Amino acid sequence: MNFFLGEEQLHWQSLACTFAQERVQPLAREMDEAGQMPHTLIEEMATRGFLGGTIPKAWGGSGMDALSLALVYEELGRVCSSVRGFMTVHTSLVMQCINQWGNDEQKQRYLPLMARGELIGCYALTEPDAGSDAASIQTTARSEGGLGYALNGEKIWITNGNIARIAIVFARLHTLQEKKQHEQITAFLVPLNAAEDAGIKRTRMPGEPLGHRASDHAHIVFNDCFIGHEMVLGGEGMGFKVAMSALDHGRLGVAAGAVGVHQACLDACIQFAKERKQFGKPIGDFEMIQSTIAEMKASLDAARLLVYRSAWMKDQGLSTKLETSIAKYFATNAAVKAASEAVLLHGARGYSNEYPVERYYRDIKGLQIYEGTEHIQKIVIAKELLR
Ligand code: COS
Repeated sequence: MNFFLGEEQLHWQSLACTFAQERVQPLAREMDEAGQMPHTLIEEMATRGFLGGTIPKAWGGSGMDALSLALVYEELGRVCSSVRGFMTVHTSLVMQCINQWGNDEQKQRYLPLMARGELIGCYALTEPDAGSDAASIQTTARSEGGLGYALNGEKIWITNGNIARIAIVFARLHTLQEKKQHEQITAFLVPLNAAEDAGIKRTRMPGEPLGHRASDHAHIVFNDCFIGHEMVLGGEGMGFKVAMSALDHGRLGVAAGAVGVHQACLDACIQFAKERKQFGKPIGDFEMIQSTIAEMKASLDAARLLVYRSAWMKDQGLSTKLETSIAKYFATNAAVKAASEAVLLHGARGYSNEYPVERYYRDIKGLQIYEGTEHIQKIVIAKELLR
């Protein structure tokens, strides 16, 4: 067993750390308040090779290993979950999915543009009545005289959905209606060229989210949206497997992002515990504060090791369904606890946006929910053990 990072992993970690601290951190609070992130940040992530992630260089990607990509997510997550979330959806959910399931023509057409940040991707699975129960989606695809398909339905909470130019959309194929529920689902690559694409209406999700306020969350309605035959991703009826395998990649990105938030909470607490004086001495001299910091560090190390194990296994070509769900379950829960303790340790200051722990506390709850809630991760873990 080797716990040291390799040269390439250290390179990506350092590049991401510098970018996150110098370019993202100064904007994080402003982006949270404005409810959006500047497009220049996306361009800068592309220039540095982050968006190309693990996609092979032959398809315009950066050819990173999975652990390097996790380190990039961790560094971004340390400063801003919205920016990290943008990239996890674009690179892990969408690009890795096209790389895994796409044919050469689809890969050539989309991956180089996406690695350069010229085409943003989104992943459209969730619907008003299909969240955790992903196989029950109601969006339909009707065959159109052998030419292609007409999509009808509604998708919600689609991250990057308004800025995206390509979506992976999951729909139930009419011609497969005799099959089992999940075997009817088909994945489609849907170009989103302009706000008024024929048969597609995109709007911002109503309401103000608790966290991830700089993220773009869309409500997308398909109304007889025509898609050509060549846009099927992975084959008719393969959509549920496409969706689940994409979530395998995405969930690792979320878990790595949670480790970043957790680290940020610990850093903030250590600094505050040294600076803040009560009863005539720094609060870090009190055992209850020390206990909080010690527990935060122990759970951080455990979460990080679980994330690195899953990434390392991916790099060995092993199946990581179980390990990724364990990592997501543990890392997000541990970070939720750390963020809650961080707000408490900062007292009234932690309860206002004067200090960033308030944002970490709001953001981290989202990581425990999206790309499969804590309960879903436990279902996946138990099913893998009991089958
Ligand atoms: N990769 C590839 N295929 C997979 C897979 C994966 N990670 N996980 C499951 N599959 C396949 C299975 O092999 C099975 O195929 P067969 O029909 O050939 O046997 C099929 O998918 C059904 O698998 P399973 O029986 O495990 O699915 P369930 O219906 O029991 O559902 C849960 C499993 C609940 C775990 C799934 O619906 C889920 O993850 N839901 C959460 C969805 C989610 O995360 N939503 C968040 C919003 S998206 S950002």
